[in-house]
Amino acid sequence: MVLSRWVLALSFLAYACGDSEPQFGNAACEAGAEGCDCYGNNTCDEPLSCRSNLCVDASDNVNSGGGTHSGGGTHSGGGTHSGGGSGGDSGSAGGGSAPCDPGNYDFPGNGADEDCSGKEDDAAANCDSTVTDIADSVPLHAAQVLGLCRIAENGSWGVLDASYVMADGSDGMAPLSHGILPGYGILGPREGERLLALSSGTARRPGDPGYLPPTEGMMWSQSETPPGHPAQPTQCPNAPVTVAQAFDPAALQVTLRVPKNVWGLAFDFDFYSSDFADYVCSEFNDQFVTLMDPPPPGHVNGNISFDTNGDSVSVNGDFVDVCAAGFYADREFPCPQGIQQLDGTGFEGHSASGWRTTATPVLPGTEITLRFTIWDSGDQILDSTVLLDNLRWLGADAPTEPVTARTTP
Ligand SMILES: [Ca+2]
Ligand SMILES: [Ca+2]
Ligand SMILES: [Ca+2]
Ligand SMILES: [Ca+2]
Repeated sequence: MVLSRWVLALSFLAYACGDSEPQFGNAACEAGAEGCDCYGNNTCDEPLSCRSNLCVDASDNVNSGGGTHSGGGTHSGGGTHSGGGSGGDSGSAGGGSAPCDPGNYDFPGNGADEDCSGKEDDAAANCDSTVTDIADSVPLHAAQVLGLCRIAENGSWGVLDASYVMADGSDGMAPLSHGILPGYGILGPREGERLLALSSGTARRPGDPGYLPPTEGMMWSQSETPPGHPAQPTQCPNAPVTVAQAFDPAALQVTLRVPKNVWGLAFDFDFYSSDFADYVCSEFNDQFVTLMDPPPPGHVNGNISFDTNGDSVSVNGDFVDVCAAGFYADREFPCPQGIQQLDGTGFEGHSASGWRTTATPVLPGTEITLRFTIWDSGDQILDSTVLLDNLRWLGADAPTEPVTARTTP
């Protein structure tokens, strides 16, 4: 490698590591990069970080770097380094700032026009204020409520398909098990003006038409569970694991084409369950999972929303933050967020996870399907509800493994 790394850092350039298609694992890394183990373990030398077939300045976004610094002679710097003996590869790979592309997402807030629209930071956002009916049954509207404002047209990135389905992807979900809500208890949406609720009972608040208390929500729908579910909860080694039957399943499934400059996505969820506290570590182990197809490498059952033990989200896992502290089924629940978030939800006396954020890697330009699904385990009563919102694209800051953490306020 001819160029010193400080030159690269000063230039704020993105260098292609080779001509291979983006892929998980160890893609070939060539021009402009040294020791770049693409998407494997981020072994680009500092200050570069590796992002599949690009090595990027770790201090900046793949795209924002070029745009932000395009004015101040950075381009002439680019000319200098291409003449510095590295030959044609470097010139074609770097060539100055990261070029804009109509297939890109225009990340907000970075002052760069990644999608060549002629205007920076102009991607559609906050497009859910028009979805005003709690009982709205158009799945594309639910995608909009999550924050997915763009429909894929003529090969562009965006939403290709959306549907309300059951846990196994088949039709037959109860209409009352989805709801478009302006808030839930004391919580507002995480994005725009609405959030999506999915429930193994009614996705409604007390007082809403059709509401049933979560102790009574029998919806009379049933499907298979997704492959690999249910599994033995790590923290409940003696809990009976029921047969693969999902009672009152609810799911939103969306198929997306990923923008060319996107390396991950994230969304926020909040899981409420009336299984808490009486049925902790029982067979009544209602679950929330997010299935991604194709799955990230190494995640064969496709669930990208899992707790610190790799278990799906339930009261048997360790995502129980909103509750009354105590010992239940010989497990200690410190309940760091108290009980206030249960007020007005119908889950008073039970539990919630509090907002959590799942982030996962995705590959640019590919198509992925996400199925957000919740179901009753063991029987139809004692429901659980999940709130979903704020689905957004990630750039160079995307994780290399799916991870779920407490949402940053
Ligand atoms: Ca733009
Ligand atoms: Ca931008
Ligand atoms: Ca929203
Ligand atoms: Ca139910």
